[in-house]
Amino acid sequence: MKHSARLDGPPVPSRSAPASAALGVLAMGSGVAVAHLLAALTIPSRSPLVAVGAAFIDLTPTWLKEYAVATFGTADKQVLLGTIATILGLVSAGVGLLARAHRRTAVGLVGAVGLVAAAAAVSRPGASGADAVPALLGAAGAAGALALLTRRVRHAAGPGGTAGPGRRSVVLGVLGVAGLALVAGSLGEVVGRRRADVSAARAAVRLPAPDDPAAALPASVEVGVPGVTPFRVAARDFYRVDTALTVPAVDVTGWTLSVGGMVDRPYAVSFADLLAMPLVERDLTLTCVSNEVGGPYVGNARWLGVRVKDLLAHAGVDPRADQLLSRSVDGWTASTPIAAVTDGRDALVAVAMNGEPLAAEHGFPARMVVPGLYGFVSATKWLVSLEPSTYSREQAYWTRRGWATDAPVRTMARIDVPHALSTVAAGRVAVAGVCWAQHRGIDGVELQVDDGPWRAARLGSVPSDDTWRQWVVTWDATPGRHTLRARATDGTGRTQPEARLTPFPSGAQGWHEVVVTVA
Ligand SMILES: Nc1nc2c(c(=O)[nH]1)N[C@H]1C(S)=C(S)[C@@H](COP(=O)(O)O)O[C@H]1N2
Ligand SMILES: [Mo]
Repeated sequence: MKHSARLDGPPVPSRSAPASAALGVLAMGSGVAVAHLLAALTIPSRSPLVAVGAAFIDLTPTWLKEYAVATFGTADKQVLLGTIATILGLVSAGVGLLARAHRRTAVGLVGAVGLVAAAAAVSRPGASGADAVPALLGAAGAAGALALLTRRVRHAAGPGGTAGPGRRSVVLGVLGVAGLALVAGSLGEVVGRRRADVSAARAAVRLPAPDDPAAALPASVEVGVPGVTPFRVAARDFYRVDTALTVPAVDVTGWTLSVGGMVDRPYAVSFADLLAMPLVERDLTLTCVSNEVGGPYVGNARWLGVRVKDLLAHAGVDPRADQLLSRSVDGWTASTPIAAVTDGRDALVAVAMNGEPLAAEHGFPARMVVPGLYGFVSATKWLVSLEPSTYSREQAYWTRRGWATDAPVRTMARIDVPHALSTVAAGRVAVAGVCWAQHRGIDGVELQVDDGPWRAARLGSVPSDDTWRQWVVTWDATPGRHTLRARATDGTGRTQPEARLTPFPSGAQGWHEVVVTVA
């Protein structure tokens, strides 16, 4: 093809396809780097890849999201960013190839990519027109780099251009663009990371002593079996589930929690105001509705916070309100039945977890925790507002995506040890785990080996019905392959049903089973 073109037309750039594609990737990469730096200097979460990813997450149909969570678990965010980067890389290579013969179209394509990224940034909750600037300037940079590089290559390939000067100008162009991209990209990364770091702000928080402290935990909360999940989970080991592609970095000095919506007297409190309110300390277990039977998305911690009820009482709630809509700084919302935050249970706006200010990943500076409900209808992190409302007027993030509106945690027993598919020595084996039915409490756990009789477990102590509970059964293991099966009975006397339900739309159900080999 190249040869025939050379026969009957004007001189055609003799660039190889891979080199052209590489130029496209380089030009686009420099644009992304410029946009990344500009975003880092203004709002780090508006960096184009992140903004496109965040918009993608919000547009993703529920089935695809379920698939991603089931397949990639908590690596789903990395997979998404990687996928977007790969697609962008392919488009960039295409731009480079296109630029050989259709420079205008190629530049137009760069502009289109910039517009998509700009639209994604502007569509983020709380964004303004200014959020489009990094992507638009980045696209302008990419278009400029593409024009510059293709022009130089064309000159170098033209009559007499194959000689030294043409070649050198191409090499200098490539090095210049690459150098600029590297500097802008790394600077953007450093600045962005620094601005997103809330560790200094966290360290400066002085937590007051609780007005209503939690009672000391008896040692018997632990059944004393190695490998069983500890009663209290450290923040760094606590599961993390949210839609945030980058962890929101909330500036606590400018932060307020506003209480509005269907209330008589809307108001807002600063973080200092919040800490000055009566503080309650409680051990509470949080569970994600996406947790599969036997899954890891559950944890227990000691929370310090202000009762949601107290915060609402100051505002005076309209009796017609049936839901509490809570909103995060990134626009995510949860709707909690208003009854669940006013019926006397320890529903908190928490400011601390296990004696320390909340970790950035877990909602610094403040989040909700409501015993008995799945996190998606109760546990808003990076909380900025509480609004009594009605289900008919406004729907929360996951409700709009088909998940249940009313989502009490299902009773569940999980086997932690022995691990599934492990081999244990014959003789006395401790089979142990955790079980939960927050706010109803756990009355008992039973274990069945193969088709044998159900045997009652010994339960760890608990401070209240709002936490999970450890359990253990000593099993006289005989050689061979065995299936271990656990089920819990909650405080209302209801044993968890065997019938399997998927997490969508109101939480997984079924008995956790593991198969082990006894040697
Ligand atoms: N802002 C915000 N808060 C959120 C979410 C979210 O996506 N965004 N996810 C909720 C869900 S689904 C769960 S299960 C809990 C998990 O809290 P953790 O990450 O601290 O364990 O946070 C809840 N709070
Ligand atoms: Mo969740």
